[in-house]
Amino acid sequence: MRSRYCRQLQRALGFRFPLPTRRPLLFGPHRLMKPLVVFVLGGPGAGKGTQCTRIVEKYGYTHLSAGELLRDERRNPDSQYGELIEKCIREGKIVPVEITISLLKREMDQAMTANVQKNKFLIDGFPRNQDNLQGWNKTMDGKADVSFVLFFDCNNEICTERCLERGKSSGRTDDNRESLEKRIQTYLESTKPIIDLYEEMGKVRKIDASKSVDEVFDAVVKIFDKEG
Ligand code: UP5
Ligand code: MG
Repeated sequence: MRSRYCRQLQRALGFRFPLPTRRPLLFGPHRLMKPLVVFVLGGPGAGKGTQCTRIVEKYGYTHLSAGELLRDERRNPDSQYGELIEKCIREGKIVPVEITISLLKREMDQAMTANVQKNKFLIDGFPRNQDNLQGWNKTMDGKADVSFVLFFDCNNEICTERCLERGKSSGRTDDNRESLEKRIQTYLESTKPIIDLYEEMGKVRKIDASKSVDEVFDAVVKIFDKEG
């Protein structure tokens, strides 16, 4: 419609001008500023969200928690995926990548539309399995660079205790012992192998996440001061 109008205008004016194109944002005006991504991984309750908040304050990244985006989508009454997302979250299963990627991509596009300079992203809790990784590679290959993987390493007992404690007030439907057992199982079976894969590529920056929030952040700072 728009291009038909432009062609009519070209004829009326008697000269040609470039027609507007409709490219997705990550290919469009921001193509010179490729998104730089740090994947933030670790077990449930390892402290990913807590540390990301601090990284944002100190280093100006945009924090995208895949889990938060899915929980928001679940709350959206117009979403066709609400039930599926809720079932996966409660069961500690991983939501199909098409849903997660579309949410992540939308947020990245919005952030870069608002400020083209803001191209540094912390993607928290993703990719969690092979399906996630393949979906990311298929959709984002060449359009975003993964700088490194920040891995918060914390044992299952501490992770469980933290989530149960948080569950007293979080309202999260997966902060209970039954869901936590499944979340940990999924983490060990599906997510840890993805971390191992990045480790083989020399891309993992591992942190002992069982220490206090401040001690963990001290280790985070050392990494970000070095990596940028
Ligand atoms: N806390 C944090 N750090 C501490 C420290 N050093 N010492 C003492 N206490 C500490 O922290 C958890 C709790 O511990 C908080 O109370 C905090 O104060 C305290 P938090 O920073 O929230 O940890 P985090 O690692 O973010 O834990 P979270 O529960 O968010 O991790 P999950 O990976 O389980 O949850 P997420 O939200 O990423 O995913 C939830 C579900 O969504 C998944 O199980 C899955 O079903 C689904 N999902 C997908 O399907 N696909 C995705 O890509 C992402 C999620
Ligand atoms: Mg979290």
